[in-house]
Amino acid sequence: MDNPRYVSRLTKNTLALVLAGGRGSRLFELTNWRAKPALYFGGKYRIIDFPLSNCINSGVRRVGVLTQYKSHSLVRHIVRGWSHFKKELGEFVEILPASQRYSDDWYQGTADAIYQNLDIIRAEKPEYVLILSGDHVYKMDYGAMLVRHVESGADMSVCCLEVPVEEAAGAFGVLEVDETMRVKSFQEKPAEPAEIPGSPGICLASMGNYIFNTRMLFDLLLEDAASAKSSHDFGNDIIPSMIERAHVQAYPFRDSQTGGQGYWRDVGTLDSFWEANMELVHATPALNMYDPDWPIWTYQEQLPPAKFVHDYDGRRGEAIDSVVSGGCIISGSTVRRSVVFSNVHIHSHGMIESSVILPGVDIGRGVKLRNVIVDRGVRVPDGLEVGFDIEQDKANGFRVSPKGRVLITRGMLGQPEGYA
Ligand code: ADQ
Ligand code: ADP
Repeated sequence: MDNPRYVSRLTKNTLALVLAGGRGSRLFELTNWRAKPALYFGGKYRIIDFPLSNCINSGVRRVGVLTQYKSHSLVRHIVRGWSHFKKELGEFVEILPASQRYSDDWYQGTADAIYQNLDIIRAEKPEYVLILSGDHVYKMDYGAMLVRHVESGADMSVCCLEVPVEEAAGAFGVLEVDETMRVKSFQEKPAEPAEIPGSPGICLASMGNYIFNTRMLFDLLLEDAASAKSSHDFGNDIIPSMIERAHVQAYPFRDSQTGGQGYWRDVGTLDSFWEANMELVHATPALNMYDPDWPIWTYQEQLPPAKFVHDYDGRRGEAIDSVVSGGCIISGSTVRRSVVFSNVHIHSHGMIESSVILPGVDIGRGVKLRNVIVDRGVRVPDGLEVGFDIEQDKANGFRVSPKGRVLITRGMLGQPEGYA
């Protein structure tokens, strides 16, 4: 590139709007009280930390987060962890709840959510608007996507991945492209996705991340808002309507080091949430959270270090092949292949295997857990055994996933839920 300031000029000229208002209904009780972007991940993060860290690390430092559904803990997290940027330096992470400036309604769909913030875009005057989903775990340099967007001369770019057809069917937007990666067709969640020519069983799926030239975005959203038949959604309405009359470019998401397909997880089900957390206990997981070149920022409570102690009977407290966060005390119990979030206390004579334990959980004496997800703040009673007899777990009122992972929440144990 001739001009070394090129990428920073593009990232500076970009406003990121993160869609963080969706329901995430396939996570059941885990999203009963929090939006999916507020869901915990990786021992000390929430999902929203990934797209927000990507923005900051990419140099896209004007960021709005569009919230709606069950947004309290998400808003609290953003206020505590992401509010220290300086507007004077052209940097901010701002919460944009539906606030009825353009209509009397809440956000009706993803396109309506952006439409209801046109005044913010107008005031910021960015050349490009980067629209991101707040629902996914991945590390991505949006600067590289902006460069490709500008070099291709596109009006809009869609970030995409190669995905097996059976995974994409009914779940993702699917693209067909020409040899220059210009999009020739887009179908939202087709039952039978079009395969990539020469790659049987594989299709090109949208990650739900888009770059728009601002002028084009305005025109499309004003047109969409006036349409009575539209569901006001990017995947259903806006993108299919632009293919014929605009230049839509596909941007394949690649790992910047290996050049292979990038790491991206849609932790949209109990099984995928459990699996994506479990990947992190391996020595070299695909998601490197220890990379100083791409830090993942979050709200950090001041906590004492994790500690591992013998109990009064002399049993060791230990964790092997596990991630254990600050404030934890493991006393006389063994933890294997598990992700243990902040402030978890595990009392003696227990065995925790292949489990995800969210913050503030207290695990009583003699508890045995295998393949379990324990929601924040649960007090697991002494002697409880979960994950060994699925029928018994169901009878006890726990939620069992299709692959046999068991979710325990406060509500299921008759403990008071809510902000504590
Ligand atoms: P979905 O993820 O199914 O498909 P959607 O439920 O609209 O689409 O959610 C997209 C993002 O917008 C999520 O981050 C969600 O939290 C947020 N969101 C949803 N409704 C919102 C609202 N009313 N206000 C604010 N935010 C809202 C999309 C694309 C597909 C693509 C997949 C990839 O439509 O084409 O393949 O993402 O996951
Ligand atoms: P997180 O663990 O994501 O921080 P919280 O447990 O704090 O989430 O809950 C998020 C929001 O849902 C809070 O506003 C909380 O008060 C509310 N909430 C949770 N459980 C209940 C409940 N049973 N009844 C009413 N509100 C609840």
